[in-house]
Amino acid sequence: MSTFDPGFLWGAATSSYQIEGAVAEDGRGPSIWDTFAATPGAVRGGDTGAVAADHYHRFPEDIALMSQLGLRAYRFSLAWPRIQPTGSGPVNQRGLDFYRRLTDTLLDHGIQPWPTLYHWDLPQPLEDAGGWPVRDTAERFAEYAALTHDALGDRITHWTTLNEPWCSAFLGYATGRHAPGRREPAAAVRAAHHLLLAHGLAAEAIRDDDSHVGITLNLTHVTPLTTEPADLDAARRVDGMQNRLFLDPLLRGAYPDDVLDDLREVTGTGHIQDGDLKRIGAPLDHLGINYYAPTLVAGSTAPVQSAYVGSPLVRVADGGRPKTAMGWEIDDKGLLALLLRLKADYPAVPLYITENGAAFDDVVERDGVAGVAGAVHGAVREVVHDADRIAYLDGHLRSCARAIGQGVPLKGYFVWSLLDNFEWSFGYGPRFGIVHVDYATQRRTAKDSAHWYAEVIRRGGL
Ligand code: IFM
Repeated sequence: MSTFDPGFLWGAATSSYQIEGAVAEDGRGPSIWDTFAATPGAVRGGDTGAVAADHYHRFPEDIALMSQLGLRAYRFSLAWPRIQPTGSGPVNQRGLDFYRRLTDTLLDHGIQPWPTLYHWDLPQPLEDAGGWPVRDTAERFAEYAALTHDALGDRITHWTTLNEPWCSAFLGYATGRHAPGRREPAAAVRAAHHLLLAHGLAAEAIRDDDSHVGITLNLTHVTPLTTEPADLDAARRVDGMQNRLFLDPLLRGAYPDDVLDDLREVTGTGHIQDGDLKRIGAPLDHLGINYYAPTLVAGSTAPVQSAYVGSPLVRVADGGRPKTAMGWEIDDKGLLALLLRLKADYPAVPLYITENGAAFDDVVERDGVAGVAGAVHGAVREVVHDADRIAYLDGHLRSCARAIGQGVPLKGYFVWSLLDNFEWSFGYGPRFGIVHVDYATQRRTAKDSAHWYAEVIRRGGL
């Protein structure tokens, strides 16, 4: 049996726009995701987060479910446009009150609140003023962080500044697959720096004797297709853009030289000001890692448009492994390799897997018969036999246990996701939850993976 330390933090994660709904309630302002989702063709099926899993109204029920599952921590995000509807100026008390109620209900159930200050829902007025490519957005973020910490710091100890700044910068401003949907590679590089600066400024603003401050990155284990020079260079570049562009300034206080060289022609370095890297590289109390899949890369003879700005001759290859419903390759060894690499290459910092999980084509059954979700009422039991998700989670948790056994300071694990939710430009199609949500009725059904995870937590291992 793989066992984990009794203090290992077992949790589940969600984010505001993906589950809350209630986008126009209690003074919330519009975010870039409201605008993007309303743009024809931006999100599959025209889906939006307007209702999502209606968590804004159903959070007591959801927290009761978390408690039944035995979760020790809940990672959620605070919607900046609920707290500061225009991204600057005074707080919206009703928005803060929602998070106070949420947090208090968690604490009443003995579940540790683990909030992220920014999971992609930038107030629209800040995008109208230039968005993350503009330095002022970082200053605004620090102000929002300070206001929020002032209001909730009496009940929250662990804070995460940003979720996956790589996505905000390169999917938001280079490929345009995410809000705000801009395709401006040079702006994306500036956005990446200003996101890191936003982290540094916010961490400074909220750090006190009681707070632990960290950031969450989406990291991947990159391997070259062959040992040909073009493939090796592709691997260096992808590792540089997705991993080291964020890890190095945060943990070593400097950007990697090779990545700066690759980007020099795209946007130069004029947006990096004296003192920025000192702020960005201030010690972290924890680093969150979101891991889903490895990345196999190769050189390309023809230019490829991708999120890897400055590296047009790079393509992602197929490793031939089984895939999730997102088309992502399943490789738990990649997580182990990533954790060991962090230990080998960077100063030690407490690590948490803040997201790991998989979308599969779940089937809701009733009394063992495949059925339509939510169509059954009364005493008939609905079930989701998601053996593929259990196998995915089991494999990745075994990698966590092995990493800990080899000295990696991994302190906790949050499954993505607690609930099925709005999967960004893919809409409601992909289902990542360990709890099924019938979007027509908002009925929640714990999948087999939820029961399995509850048992893992109860036993403290696999
Ligand atoms: O749903 C997302 C989440 O918002 C950020 N990390 C990856 C998840 C799956 O795509």
